[in-house]
Amino acid sequence: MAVVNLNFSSIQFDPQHPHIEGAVFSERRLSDLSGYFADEDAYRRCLQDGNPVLYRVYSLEQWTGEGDLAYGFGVLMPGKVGREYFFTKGHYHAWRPAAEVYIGLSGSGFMLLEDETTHESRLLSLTANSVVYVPGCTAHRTINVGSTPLTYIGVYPARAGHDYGSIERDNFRKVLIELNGEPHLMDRSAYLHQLQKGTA
Ligand code: S6P
Ligand code: ZN
Repeated sequence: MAVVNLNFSSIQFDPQHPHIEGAVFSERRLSDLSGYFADEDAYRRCLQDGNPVLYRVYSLEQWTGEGDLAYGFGVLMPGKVGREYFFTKGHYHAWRPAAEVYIGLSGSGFMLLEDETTHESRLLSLTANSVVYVPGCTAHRTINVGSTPLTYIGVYPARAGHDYGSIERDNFRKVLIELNGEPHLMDRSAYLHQLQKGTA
């Protein structure tokens, strides 16, 4: 286990299991994302088959001064609910102007972004050695489209905070589903319509 000096720190970590002293650990299972996946029948079937861990987050948020940063390691498992790839809940920052930088460590995935005002969506690649800049006032969700865990670091202002409520209520307007073996971004409303008609 790495040891962190709170003020000056250089840590070594295993991207798959970044257990770091001082990090706050949280784990989300499938049951924690009730209502998030579009295909509710598929969601129920997945839950009956077990309640897998979708992702783990190790957050270093000890710094509280003005200008301080926080960061977190994410480990998002591969898998799908129906045709929708596993994803994180997604959130806005409670302090809306707070931006965030994501650095991909391993695996293959995307970040789905949605502007709070214009609702414009962006799907940006997140893989090993890639960097994604998430502007303020933008909802962000990580999606794993690969067959191995997607691991990454997010760096954000210490005062950013999390607002999960808006996404829990309204979700993102786009879904990322598998179509002919490839990730395909489409409107949630269109996908829900297909599911209702049984043509998805
Ligand atoms: C925090 C940062 C990440 C996420 C992590 C899990 O600002 O964006 O560390 O917390 O990817 O996602 P979520 O939406 O469940 O917090
Ligand atoms: Zn964030």
